[in-house]
Amino acid sequence: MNDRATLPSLEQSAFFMPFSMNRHFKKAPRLMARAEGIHYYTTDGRKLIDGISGLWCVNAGHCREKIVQAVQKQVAELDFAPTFQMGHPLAFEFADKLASLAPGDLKRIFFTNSGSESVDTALKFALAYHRARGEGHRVRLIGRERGYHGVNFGGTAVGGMVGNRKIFGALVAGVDHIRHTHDPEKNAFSRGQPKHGAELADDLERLCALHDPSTIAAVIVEPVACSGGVLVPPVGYLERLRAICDKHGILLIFDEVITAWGRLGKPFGAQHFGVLPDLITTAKGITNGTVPMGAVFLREGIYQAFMTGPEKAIEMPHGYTYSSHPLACAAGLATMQVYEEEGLLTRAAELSDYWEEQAHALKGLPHVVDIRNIGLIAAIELAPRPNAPGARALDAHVKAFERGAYIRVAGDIIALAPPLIIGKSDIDRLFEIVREVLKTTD
Ligand code: PXG
Ligand code: PLP
Repeated sequence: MNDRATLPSLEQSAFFMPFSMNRHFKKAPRLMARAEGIHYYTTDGRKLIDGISGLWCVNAGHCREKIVQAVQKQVAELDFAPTFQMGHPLAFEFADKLASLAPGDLKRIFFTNSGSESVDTALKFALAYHRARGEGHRVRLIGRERGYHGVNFGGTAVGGMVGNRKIFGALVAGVDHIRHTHDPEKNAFSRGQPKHGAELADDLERLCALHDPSTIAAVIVEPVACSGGVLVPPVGYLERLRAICDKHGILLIFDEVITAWGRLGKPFGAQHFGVLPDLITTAKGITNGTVPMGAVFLREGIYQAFMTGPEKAIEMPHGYTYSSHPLACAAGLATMQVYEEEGLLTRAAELSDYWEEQAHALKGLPHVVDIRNIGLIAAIELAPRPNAPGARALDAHVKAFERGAYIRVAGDIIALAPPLIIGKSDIDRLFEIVREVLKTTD
């Protein structure tokens, strides 16, 4: 058996870590050994409060017994079953369960294995849907600056974070972007949705004028742009985007990989904002992060547009070997049961006022230039060090780890989104650690 204390240095390790500073990390690794509830335990035995739900996914907290048992039972019973021209009952049961929680008529479910796959699936559905209806001229896909839609080619193309795009060539043809909604001059330290900026949705009209709306298939946005720095939509913005899409026959895709599954106090962000998109992409919290899975939710009319040809023809030539994997379905069903039994899909609504107070109490600490919040999400934006963007927040991340909190940073923005089971005293503790860290970060 390996004794962790005697493990060799990781500096020469074969593992190419994703989205990481490999050399910096491997010199001084931060390793988790186990997890329970809202805590991680490090390999050297220290307890960390999980300030970002793993990676925005462990909404019910870690190692929940019901989910663990469901996965253990499933792996021993039916480890894998194909769903190309074959099936297994859990896939149908889980899809129906998800449909019962979905907004409006987004009741048809296509399974994937991640948020990135959900995004590329949704973009392909949008193109294929228009073509099926005789509108194959709608080929353009519109994203938004500062958006994050995963790392596959489609998602990278519609994404709007420059550092994630610029080194990957021409990406996908026919993609354009509307402006982001971040306006710190008018909206700094907003609580919840900022007041100013609904008119930024009109930027879609600019692209309609440029390309002609008849060439545009879909617009994809995150209801709250999380990876790009927690950019909360201004009051009225999403409604306006919906209206413009309706006017021009453009599909509206909400990328809810983070905002679904209770993060904003409703099962879906669409329900929180009261705006109904045509497709929704999800992943992460769909299995509480235990087994990789994603799902795309489609409106009934989109599903029906594919059900018109001969019955002995494949309606959509798309799918992944592991679409609706039995372990993921078992984990997902148990996850939904935990969410419902414990009221977790609405718990953020009860906590969000307290959360907001604690987050905004950090105003005035050194280098804090903005604080944003919605549901059980908060961002604390720091001024960058001269000529060293991201360095200040990276230091804060490492210091927080040493003081007992795992937090996430994007550039110089600290993002917080703890498991939805967190209580007020642990919210206090999380912000206390962040406060101590900010006080001592130069
Ligand atoms: N869309 C959105 C809106 C996301 O937030 C993806 C797609 C891609 O999902 P996968 O499962 O392929 O990673 C995401 C993922 C962070 C962070 O700290 C955010 C994500 C992933 C990892 C880190 O901001 N979001
Ligand atoms: N590449 C090859 C050679 C394959 O055979 C397959 C699937 O059969 C894939 C890629 C796609 O893999 P997945 O279905 O797991 O996305």
